[in-house]
Amino acid sequence: MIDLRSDTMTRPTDAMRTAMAGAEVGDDVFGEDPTVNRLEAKAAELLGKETGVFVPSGTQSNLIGILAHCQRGDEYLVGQRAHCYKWEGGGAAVLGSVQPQPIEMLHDGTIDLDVLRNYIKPQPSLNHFATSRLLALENTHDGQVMPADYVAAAQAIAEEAGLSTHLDGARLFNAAVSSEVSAAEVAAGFDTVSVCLSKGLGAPVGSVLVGSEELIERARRWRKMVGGGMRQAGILAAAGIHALDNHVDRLADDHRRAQQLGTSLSEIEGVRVDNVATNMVFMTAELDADQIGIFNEALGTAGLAVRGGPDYRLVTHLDVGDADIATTIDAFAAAAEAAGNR
Ligand code: TLP
Repeated sequence: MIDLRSDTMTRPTDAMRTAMAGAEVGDDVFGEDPTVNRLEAKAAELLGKETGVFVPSGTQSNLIGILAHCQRGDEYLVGQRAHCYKWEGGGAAVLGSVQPQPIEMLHDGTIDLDVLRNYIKPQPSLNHFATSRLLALENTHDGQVMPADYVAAAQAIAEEAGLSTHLDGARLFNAAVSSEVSAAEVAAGFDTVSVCLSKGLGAPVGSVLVGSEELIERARRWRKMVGGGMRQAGILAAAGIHALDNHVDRLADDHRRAQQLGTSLSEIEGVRVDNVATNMVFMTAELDADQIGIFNEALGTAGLAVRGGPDYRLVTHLDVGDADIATTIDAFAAAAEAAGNR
């Protein structure tokens, strides 16, 4: 099966499994797991921050990041389609009494900066408003890389208003590789940054939240409270270290394959493809409700796992090779024909 549903679908490589099996471990709740400690230090260094904390998921990393910045009655400003607003179960509101202020996003995943400015609540407010405390951005968002000058301008607005900043960098390494800059450059200027090891980097589990000693100490307390304190987690951290050492540069292959896929799919009649910047291809096929079933069935028969119809998100990753891309292109062309010729 060629699984294009997400870059979370990877299986650990043999080399990664070997690294996991041989990991030196201890009790991480006591800070005694040497492999976890090594991963946290490595991620912090790569991202140019003081320290880091290893967590099971990107969702938990964003949650404890937001909670490290915000108190009850504070708010975080965030894009309407951002993962840490739309796709994380309302965790900050449910568990932290922190109100999100979602803001409409442009097609490329950015927020118009004048609109952002207008959403920041003036203080004092005769106790009317939640206290605007944090700006949360996401890079990459839907595979799009946030331009560095845009990030700097957004950070300047946040600083002027006394907000701190968090970056959901679940796919930060995709942004870095695509822009040919260091991970630290993409992370620069943010107070906390979350990176995922289990997306394009191919680890089975794990994210790291990095930032100052003070913020990460607070996040660590939240991690324990939400049940993210793991014991001999070095066995998982070893996969993360292996991923950072071996699977970052190769993201360029995922990007090249996504480009190739996007270009070829756009040549199929009735298919529209959005701009491909990293490892995600967003496409729309002109299909009515009856045709979607036929189209998807043809894709399934060809061995593809995809989600959607008529809009599709196809994600390239470690387990999708050149031959799989060729098969995918043929499968979409055949599906279009089957749906059109019914
Ligand atoms: N995204 C998943 C799904 O939840 C949609 C995916 O397949 O893309 N930030 C961003 C930008 C993400 O895309 C995701 C996962 C997360 C955070 C959450 O990470 P996990 O799944 O580890 O909690």
